[in-house]
Amino acid sequence: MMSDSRPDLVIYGSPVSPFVRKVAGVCIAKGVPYEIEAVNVFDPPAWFRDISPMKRIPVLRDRSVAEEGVAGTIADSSAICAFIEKKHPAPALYPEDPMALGEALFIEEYADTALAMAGGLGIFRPIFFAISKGEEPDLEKARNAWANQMPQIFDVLEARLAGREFFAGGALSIADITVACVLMQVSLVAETPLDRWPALAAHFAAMQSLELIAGPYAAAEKVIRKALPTRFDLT
Ligand SMILES: N[C@@H](CCC(=O)N[C@@H](CS)C(=O)NCC(=O)O)C(=O)O
Repeated sequence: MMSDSRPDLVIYGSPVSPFVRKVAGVCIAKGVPYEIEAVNVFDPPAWFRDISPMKRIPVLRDRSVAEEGVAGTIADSSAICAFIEKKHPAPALYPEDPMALGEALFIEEYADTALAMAGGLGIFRPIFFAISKGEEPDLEKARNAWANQMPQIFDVLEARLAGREFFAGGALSIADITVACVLMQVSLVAETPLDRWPALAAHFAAMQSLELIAGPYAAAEKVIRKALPTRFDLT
């Protein structure tokens, strides 16, 4: 019998999405092979709309379940990461202790929503989407988000870290991976001075030194730097 060298797990999307990088990071942490299949979420093919009811990337396919159609697919990075944890338990990326688990899941959600709104919609998009269309970046909008939206979020993250190395359970978890991936969406287009938030700054630096964070980010940067050679200063 011929062996199939293709990985079971396919991530539909682009490494430019922080949520795609989050799923990729979880796979790397666990040593699970995966591939990314490019889907342009702003003009998706019909088959993608079927597997992504909210028209979002990423969607995961487990080819060992089904090679096409809705079966074997999971939409939403949080659902995908929980699935990968169940299928490949080691190393654990979700705390065992119930309260620590709850804390980790809250930080994941906070990064996926509040941080992604401020950093992704408030900073990344006004800069990079404009540049992609050959327009001037909306630096006023980005500066406003950096000055007026990000600080409250950084305050919350700083307080939750409370000087510790990790957000929950005393070990690397889905919370740390998600915060780093989403915050690095800002790094793609702008400097991210975090002097006022020392615990978060240390956490961010430590995360960036991990291959599971740096590898997928490098793939995104390769795309971004073609259109935007240097980062903006938003201060
Ligand atoms: N909660 C979702 C968010 C996914 C998401 O917002 N993805 C963005 C790309 S970073 C997207 O697909 N946007 C499509 C659009 O805005 O139409 C997840 O965690 O997977």
